[in-house]
Amino acid sequence: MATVTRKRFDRLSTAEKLRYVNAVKRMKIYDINIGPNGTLQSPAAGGTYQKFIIWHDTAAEHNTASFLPWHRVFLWEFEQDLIKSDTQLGNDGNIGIPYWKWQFSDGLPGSPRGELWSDNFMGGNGVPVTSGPFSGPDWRVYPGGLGGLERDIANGGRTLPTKNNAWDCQLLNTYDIPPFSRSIVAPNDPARSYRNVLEGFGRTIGSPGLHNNAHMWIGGHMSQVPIAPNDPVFYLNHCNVDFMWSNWQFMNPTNVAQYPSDPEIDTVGQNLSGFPRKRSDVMLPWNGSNGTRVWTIEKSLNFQKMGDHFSLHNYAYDANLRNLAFT
Ligand SMILES: [Cu+2]
Repeated sequence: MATVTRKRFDRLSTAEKLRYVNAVKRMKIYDINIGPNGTLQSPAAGGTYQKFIIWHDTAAEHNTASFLPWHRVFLWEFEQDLIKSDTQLGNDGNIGIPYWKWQFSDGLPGSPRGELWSDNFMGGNGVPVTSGPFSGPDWRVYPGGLGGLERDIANGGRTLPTKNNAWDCQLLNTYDIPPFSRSIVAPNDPARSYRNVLEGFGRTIGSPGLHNNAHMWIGGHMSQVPIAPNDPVFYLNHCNVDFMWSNWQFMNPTNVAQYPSDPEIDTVGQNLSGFPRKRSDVMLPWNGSNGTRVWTIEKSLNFQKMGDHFSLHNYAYDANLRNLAFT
């Protein structure tokens, strides 16, 4: 199986952007797993794309050590369906999820640095969004959703994380520590672990931090956990999170294996997620039922071997992950 490359979105050509958009749009209206060419669904079914909204709504792991593993698997599963969708459109399936490096691009729609929001890629702002490829009623949340995709970019005067915010995070040495939760911590608090800071709870100043801030800055569907994956930019945000984690793991090879042996220890009762996971634990919904692949934390720790577990596609990033400057 081929290894697909995840590119920084602003390095995609116009043709590559169109190809990505078309593959995602197809997922929203077709179930790519039924029939040789995909079967068009009723609007209420929401295509294959709906599966990801449901998975995230019912099983996503946040505020806990497995936040990064769970979302790495989620993106990989999305990418496998994206590859199928691209193939069904007559292409060769060599397509990866682009990443949005929010720390380099605090661009509002229409501004010089706002190319993410161009009408040939993620489209514009609004409740509902009225421009770009993801406007219109197909992009309401199924089933029963009204209107369309919703965004409220830079709401409340928010700004995105800066390069320094991201860099401070990459320099942390410990993956996670008790209580393996969302503890909001001061700059020198030991609970300011890598996972906690990257997820966006442990932070220096401002509220909220890195990944959480990117969700809140976009607002609308992205700011609501149960429906955030309805916005296609969700995957670009999380791809940047996974890129940062991959970079952190490969800057120091011992980091690849860093995951707490028993994160169920909760010394102060702050684990709010209900999803404490050991390395060997299976993450829901990926326990083999309903046709899912079985995913443990352990299987997700080396991103370069994700596809190997199932004889499916691996992914790579378009950057040198051992480069401390992680451009
Ligand atoms: Cu997220």
